[in-house]
Amino acid sequence: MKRTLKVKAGSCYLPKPKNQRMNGDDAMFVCEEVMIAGVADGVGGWAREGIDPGEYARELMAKAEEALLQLEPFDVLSEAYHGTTSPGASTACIVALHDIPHQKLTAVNVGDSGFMVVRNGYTIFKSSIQQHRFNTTYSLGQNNQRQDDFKKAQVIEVAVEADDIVVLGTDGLFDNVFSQEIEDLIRNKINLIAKPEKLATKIAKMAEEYSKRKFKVTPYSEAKSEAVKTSKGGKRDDITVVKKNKKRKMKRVLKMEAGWSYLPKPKKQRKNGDDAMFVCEELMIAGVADGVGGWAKEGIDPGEYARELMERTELVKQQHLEPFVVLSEAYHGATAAGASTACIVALHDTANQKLTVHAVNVGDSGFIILRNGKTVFKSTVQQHRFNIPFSLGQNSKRSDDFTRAQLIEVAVKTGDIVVLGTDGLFDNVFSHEIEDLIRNKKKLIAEPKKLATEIAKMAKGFSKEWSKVTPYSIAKSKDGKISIGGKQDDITVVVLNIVASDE
Ligand SMILES: [Mn+2]
Repeated sequence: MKRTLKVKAGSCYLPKPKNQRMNGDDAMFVCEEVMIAGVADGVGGWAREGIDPGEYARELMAKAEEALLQLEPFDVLSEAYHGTTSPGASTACIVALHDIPHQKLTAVNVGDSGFMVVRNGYTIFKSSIQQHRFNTTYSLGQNNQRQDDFKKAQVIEVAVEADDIVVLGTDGLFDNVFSQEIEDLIRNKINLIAKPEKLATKIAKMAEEYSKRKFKVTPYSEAKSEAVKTSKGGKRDDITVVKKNKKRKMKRVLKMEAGWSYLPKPKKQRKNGDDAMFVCEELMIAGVADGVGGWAKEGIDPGEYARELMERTELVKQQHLEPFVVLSEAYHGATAAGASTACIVALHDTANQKLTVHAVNVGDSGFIILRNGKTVFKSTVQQHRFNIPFSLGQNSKRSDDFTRAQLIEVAVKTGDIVVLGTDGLFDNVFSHEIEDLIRNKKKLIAEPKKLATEIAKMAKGFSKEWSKVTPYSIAKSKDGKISIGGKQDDITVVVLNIVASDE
């Protein structure tokens, strides 16, 4: 592979003067070689409990550097986070540049650190902050109830070009300096663009200066809605994009054996039903989608968008095995009218031979993981209200923002079985009914195709019952309409067996 991008980075850290904490609460890392950088900001409140707030942030960034075999920021942060042991909590933002298949930047963000992308002197992108309320940001930490679930980490993707400037910083920067002020500085000091170290220092000094001013309007003062602002150390790294690229290698310890079954609900007009799916055993990735039926009223085949979404994954999965990225690319490329739920699951075995399932989920498709006949994981449903699941679509105001896609990561073991399906499965069948089926038909475990067919047939049978209690009837009853029976729908079931690779 040939690189088309490279990174020139510079950084500057100005800790706020404190007696006890000379290193401040921020931490960072930059790796030009693999085009990735990150910042973290320890949650100050821990100082009251005698804990150095910077320690957790520093451990998080040190562990992130160790995880750089992964180049997807979400994976890097996930590994770093799951490896941390220090007390405390921290915000974090990691940014990486990719040039295959497209030049783009991917990032993960938790809390109020962040980054912006400046092109020709103007901001083309600025990350948003995650906070519970003013001054209480989302944070990561191992040892405390106040921290947020890792799954809430925001995943960001931005198309970039050579010569774009990425300014990454903690809230010490973004609370004190508006984007326009950074743009102005870059436009007025064009000679600094080639010297990211100096540019970083200039920006940090500007933030520090503004942090000391009593009457300047700052993002912080606006947020606080007072004309008085705070002082905090500024800090960020600049990544100037020029020319080059990188690749990854992997050795397999896992193998995926897949089987599937699709039983469309009998309809006159839509013989193919509304569901769609793909399975790629070779790359250990599979997905399902379910077109939103309401579009039929507008003369549009609801299955068409779902099918396009799944077909488009073909184009990306050769390059990217992160389900979020695969779905993102498929979604951003899809043009059909309509909307769809989607769930994509991939098996990963690259990170220190830890076996994990990575998944992205939008709406009420989903998956369960079974171990020794017991459900050890079930994905949750995203819905606005009963029967209105989150959905993706390009041409509809009713669809949801892609950033609301749920990211899931679960540790797995060889022998685990993943059952992936649309709501036609999960509305009609309880997890324990799938468990029972597997326990009663152990021979099927080695034959995922047959197992998928059996599960789909069970779902179909239940969908026609009028007096059985089903997940659907329970949800409907909770919505206020006492109900029993199944729900007739298209039923898609994919069974993925995780087995040790003998290669
Ligand atoms: Mn459905």
